[in-house]
Amino acid sequence: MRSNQPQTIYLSDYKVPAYLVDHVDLRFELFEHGARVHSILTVRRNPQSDDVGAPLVLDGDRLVLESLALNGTPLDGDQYEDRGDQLVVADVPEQFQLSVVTWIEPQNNTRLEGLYKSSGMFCTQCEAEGFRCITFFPDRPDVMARFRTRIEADRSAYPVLLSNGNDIDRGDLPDGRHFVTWEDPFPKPCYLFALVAGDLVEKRDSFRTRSGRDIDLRMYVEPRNADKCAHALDSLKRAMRWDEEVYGREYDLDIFMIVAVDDFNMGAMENKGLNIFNSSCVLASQDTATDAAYQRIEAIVAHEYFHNWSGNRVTCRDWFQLSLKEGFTVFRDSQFSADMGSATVKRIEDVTLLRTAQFAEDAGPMAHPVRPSSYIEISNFYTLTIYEKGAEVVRMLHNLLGPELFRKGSDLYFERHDGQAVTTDDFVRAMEDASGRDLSQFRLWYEQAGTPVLTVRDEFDADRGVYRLTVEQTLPDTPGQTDKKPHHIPFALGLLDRRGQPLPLRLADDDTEAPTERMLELTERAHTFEFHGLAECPVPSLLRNFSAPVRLNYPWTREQLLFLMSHDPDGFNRWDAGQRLAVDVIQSLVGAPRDTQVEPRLVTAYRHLICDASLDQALVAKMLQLPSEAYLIELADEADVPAIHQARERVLKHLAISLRDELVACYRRNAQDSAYDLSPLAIARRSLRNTALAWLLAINDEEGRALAVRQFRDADNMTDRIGALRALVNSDYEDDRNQALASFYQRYQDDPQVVEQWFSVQAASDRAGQLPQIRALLTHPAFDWKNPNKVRAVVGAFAGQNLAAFHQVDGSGYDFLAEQVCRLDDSNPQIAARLVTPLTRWRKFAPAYRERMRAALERIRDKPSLSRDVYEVVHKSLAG
Ligand code: B3K
Ligand code: ZN
Repeated sequence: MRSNQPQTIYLSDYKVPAYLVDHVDLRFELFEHGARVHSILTVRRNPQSDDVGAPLVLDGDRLVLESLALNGTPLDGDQYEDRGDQLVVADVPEQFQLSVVTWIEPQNNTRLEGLYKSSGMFCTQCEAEGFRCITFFPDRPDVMARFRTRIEADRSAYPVLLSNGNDIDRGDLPDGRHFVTWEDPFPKPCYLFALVAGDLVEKRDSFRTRSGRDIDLRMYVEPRNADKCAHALDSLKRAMRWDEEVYGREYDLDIFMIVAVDDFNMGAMENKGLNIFNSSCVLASQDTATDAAYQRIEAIVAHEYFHNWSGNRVTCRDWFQLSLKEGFTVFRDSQFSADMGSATVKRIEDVTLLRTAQFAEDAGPMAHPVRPSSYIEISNFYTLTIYEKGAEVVRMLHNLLGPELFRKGSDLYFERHDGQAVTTDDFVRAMEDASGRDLSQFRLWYEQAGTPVLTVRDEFDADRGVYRLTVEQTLPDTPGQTDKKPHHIPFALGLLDRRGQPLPLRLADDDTEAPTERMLELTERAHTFEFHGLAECPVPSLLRNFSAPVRLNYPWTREQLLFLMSHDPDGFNRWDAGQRLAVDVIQSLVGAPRDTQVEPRLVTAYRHLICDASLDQALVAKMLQLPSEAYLIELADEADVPAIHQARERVLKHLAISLRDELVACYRRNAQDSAYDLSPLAIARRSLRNTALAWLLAINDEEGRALAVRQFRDADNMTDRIGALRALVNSDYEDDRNQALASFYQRYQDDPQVVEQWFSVQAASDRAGQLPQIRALLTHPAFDWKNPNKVRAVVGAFAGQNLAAFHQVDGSGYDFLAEQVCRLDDSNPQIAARLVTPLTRWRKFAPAYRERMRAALERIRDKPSLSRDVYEVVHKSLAG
């Protein structure tokens, strides 16, 4: 912990490194009481740097320096300076070898950065700045070196020793120890370094690339998880094939390894040739993983694999460019998932996350551009803006250029920058050069924070048969940014006649070949478009497939929304119309008198969705999900959470009562009847029957209860078992709830990934997850403060999903969160900083809540020796 105030790092201060490292020779001696790291760096002065005569400055964090030698000669204490976080050697030649020996204590590393131990195995996490916790090094992504790594450890405790690249040597050592040496032929930044040592089982598979090379695929897990690897390995092979077909990218090493670890700060890490995963994002079996988990695993395995090109072969110049690899790779993995399942459902899921959480981030105190210009702690910038908005920005390029030119651009980008550390601007320039399009205005998407608002008005000139659409864009101020310039926005639209038929979009009267959908381009603050040759006023279908990450305002009538819900040929917009209608109905009930009527046409629309089996069931399953409380809060000016919660519950119960028989019929129609599979239809059927159960139990329906109890008992997969559990937990049937929770725990107590789900079902439930029960979960024997998944499953789910329980007017929910943040800040600051997020939105809430949220933030701020991670989030949230 630092005593002085943390420093801000600015993009404008970027300087090329004064020294380059061509080669790194590492030797790890791993012991139970610590690890000794021997490093030999082959260093030369950077010819690009004008900083001639600069000292060599290496980064380090919590390292004990044991020895230091230059070209083999040990350095005296007066020849270098160990400043704690930097090692400075003043006088160095043009080229030299520096030998450094450090001592570290992985067994005491609870921050899970650098080298640490997780359930008896050693593993690493170096992105963004973890390598400096292993040895002194220029820890920045534009220093790319070839690594050779020798790992030495006890043979019986750590039979498997892994690092990046190919294993080139192995053998025995005295005292029951052994070693393996790995060599990675590709130069890489140190954030992509990885090491794993443990008693793991190996699952093997192989993949033949399109050029005919056979790649060895190896997955390493703890023995108890040996039967949970197949889905990840299959997903990996699909991703490898897809990247060849869609992006022309082939894998480059001979071996590709995946390792599962239980204690991991995020989902996974794309280390070169050795991807390390959070167990919850890679292990799956029918009995333990939900459909959502299967899909998440497929997406994350693909994401990390895709990084091999978008991130590893072409990497980031500095951490301000993080979205260069993350935005692009999220876009790539979302295209992949769309191709593997239902493209419409995937788009709906992505946009739901974006509109609920990224828009909230963009409207809050931590708002930052896709390419930020400053940060205090880079770990705080692995955000929804960098990832999800970054992916939307790449998607907009795809929309503007079309698939062929976009592919030409990505080919040029990979070819031009292979082996380099580059910027988002280099990416846009490749797209520009390949397409011949001017993207200078488009670049603003990387520089300006905040979500643009599009306000659309229309009028119909019946005499001339002209429909006129005016689109205005405004950009909200964000911290440090005002008076923004208009963005270049792809705006997809179509027009429908009164029967729901798509109309040709004629830009002039003689435009005979007009298409029925257009990608308009907005570049000014306001545009007016005219569509000719229309016999009647059309219904507009705007921003199809969510062609840009914007808020869209148009004065839809409920009539129009109902019409679009059933007629829009764009599946995404059909869903969106349903969401907008449901939002409108719920909002009209917030704080309204109890006898206010619930819109009867909503019931009719939902009846149609539930009963018409000819509709796309995957889309229907999504359309039946009411907008979440989090989304309703995001849309509110001054959110009164209990009022929003009640209004939403009222609508849900009203729908359930009105459609009770239809729900039972829907349940029965979709009840399990065939072998388990992961097709979009099978997933949709499980989703439909579980939604039916949840709604029936929300109104205490006895038949629903019997169905839930039976499904819970007889389920042959986790989606159904936990679906029934969740429905019971959220019901008033207290005995059933308690019995189901107890029997679930009994059955799965030895499986940490399932126990995490068991924790979060309770923590996210306003029945089972009130504060006293949450506190009880924290003392449950299966809870573990050192395991980030458990912390997220209880504390994260409570504050992030159980919103009515969290937002207590006495502030007890906020105080609780502040207490947990302070507790975690000492052991794992990255996770602590993430947990603060719900409090950072304090300005969004009704006054009584807001003040107490602020007080909780102040309590965190006042904790002595606050980490840099939490410091940044809390101070920025309180500022202004
Ligand atoms: N690149 C990693 C994230 C690293 C987070 C470091 N705090 C996983 C990913 O995005 O693929
Ligand atoms: Zn990534």
